[in-house]
Order: sequence, then C-alpha cells, then structure tokens
Amino acid sequence: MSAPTLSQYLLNKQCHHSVITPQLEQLIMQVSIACKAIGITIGKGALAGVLGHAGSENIQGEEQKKLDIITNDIMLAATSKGGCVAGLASEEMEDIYPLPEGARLGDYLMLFDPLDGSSNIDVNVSVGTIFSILHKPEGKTDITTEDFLQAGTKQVCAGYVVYGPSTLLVLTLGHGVDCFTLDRELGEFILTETGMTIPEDTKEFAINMSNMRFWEQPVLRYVEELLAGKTHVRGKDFNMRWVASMVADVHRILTRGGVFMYPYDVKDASKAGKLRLMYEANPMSFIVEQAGGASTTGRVRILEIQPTGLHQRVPVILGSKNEVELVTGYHS
Ligand code: P6P
Repeated sequence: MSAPTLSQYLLNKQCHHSVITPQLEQLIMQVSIACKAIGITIGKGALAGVLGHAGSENIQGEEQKKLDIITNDIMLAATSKGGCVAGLASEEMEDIYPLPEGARLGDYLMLFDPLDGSSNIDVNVSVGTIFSILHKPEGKTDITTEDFLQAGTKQVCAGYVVYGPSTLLVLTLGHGVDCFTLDRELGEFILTETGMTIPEDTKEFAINMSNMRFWEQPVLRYVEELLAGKTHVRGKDFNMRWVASMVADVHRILTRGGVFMYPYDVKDASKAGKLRLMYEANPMSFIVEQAGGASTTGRVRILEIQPTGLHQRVPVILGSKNEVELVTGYHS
C-alpha cells in the first residue's frame, strides 16, 4: 500500500481517531498549500528578483528580506479567508492580523514565522516555516492579542516545513511527531516517517559560539565540558553544528539527536533571549517534547511559560533529554 498523502493522513486522524476536527484538518491543508507556494517562490531565488532586503524593518527591529514579506503574504492569503481561523499572528507583523471583512470566523488561532532563518536565504542555506495552532477562546468573536497569549501546553498542533534538498513537513497533533516529504511531481506531501524520536543522549551540540563571552556561567560551564570532550568529566568527544536556521538545526536533532542552545546572553541584556516564544520556541518545544526530547529556558519548561507579549523572547535549550536536563541542572 502506498504511503498516505497529508490529506489522507489527516482524514484518517479525523475519522478513525477523532484527533482533529474538520476545521483543523482544513487549516493544516491550507498551511501545507502555502508552504508549497513558499517553496516554489524561494526556489526561484535570483530568477524571481526576490532576494535581498525589502528596505523595511519588522517589529523585532530586524531588517526584512523581500521574502520575509512575500512569504508572510502567502501564509495570510492561504489561511485568512479559509473559515478555520479567528485570528492570525506572525513574526513579520507587529499586531495580530484582522480577518478580511466578512471572513467566516473559525475556531483556531494561528501564529507563524513564515521564513525562519531568512538571513540564510541569500546564501542558499536551508530555511523554514514554523506554525503553532491554538483554540480561540470559547464563544469569543472579537479576537484580541490577549487571546493569543496562551501557554505552549495549549497548542493543538505545531509544525514546520524545512526547505532543504527536499521539502519536509514535520507535524505534531499531540500524539507523536510525523514527517511528510513533498513529492514535487505530484505536488503532495507524502508520509515518510512516523513516530520521530530524539535519542536521550547525544554527541552533537548546536550553539552560536561567537556569543561565548556573553553567556551565563552555567552555559559556559556546560559548553566548556563539551569542548573538553573525553579528556574531562564528559568522557566522550562532541561534534558541533550551527546552521543559524532554527528549523534546520531542530530537524537535524529530530533526525539524529543533539542539543540546540540559544541561551540568555548579556550581548543585549534588554532582551530575554533571541528566539521568540509564541512562533518559534513554543511550536518547536511541542514537537521536541512529543518526540521524547526536552525544552527549557535553562530554568523553566518552555511550554509552561505564561506569555506576556506576542513577540516575547525567551532563551531556548532543547533536544536530547539527558543533555537538556544536565545543562538545566547547572542553572539551579
Ligand atoms: P544567529 C534565524 O534568524 C533565527 O531566528 C533562528 O532561526 C536561528 O537559530 C537564529 O536566529 C540564528 O541566530 O545569532 O546565530 O544569527
């Protein structure tokens, strides 16, 4: 029997396991269509005149790439009129997105980073789209920012698409993590891996070492022990990777284990971290935990953080459970 398409997989989840509602099934399909369009757009690169800077800044004060804006618009167009969401929020928009006049309100709220790792786009390194889906508050129609500020444990679905040598959609509905590969001829995401699991131990870590002098002592101690390898307390050598696209680094960890760290640093003490809680840390933490990994700020479980802002930043340490617990233990 040939592997199911995403649509068949979701229908099965809905019909036989009542894990998802028809609206959630439709919303995930809308996201998958948007990501296919994003993959085609970024695949054209210079040919489509979409590389380079847009000449604007996003809410984060980061220079926006043309593709940041283009991909954000693709996600909005694919989901805002589909009758499945009551509100949308994105890394690229300061405020929540008001649905078009007359749009049918759906049951869900979705937050997304349309093009994570966009600083890599001009150098042709893997980038991705990250999305997080929440229930809208029961009975509410006038959606406000506060309605989005739900802890990560409230997510009903989280996923990412990584645009690499192959285009992969990784998804959790709260019952494990499954992976779909885009068949570019068919234009369908095909289920290629079920029950992705992160090994509890690893010999690989991911961190931007250039920030070393800005780290807190527990992280410095942990990384120095990794670098000392078998000559020191860890008794084994470690390898290092840093793609600088969270989606690519997290996918590697889901595939072969590892620990990813973007810890708090005093480089800009006004920022609690670099990564954003609502549309990077929460969806990735949901996926990682569903795959048997762990995800903390170094002090608390990320999924239990009560958000205070749409673009709130947090430190992130996620991946192989025993490593995350070790470095988190150094903080206490
Ligand atoms: P740095 C991409 O901009 C991103 O938000 C994540 O995808 C990535 O892990 C991180 O920032 C890279 O940050 O400081 O190494 O460029």
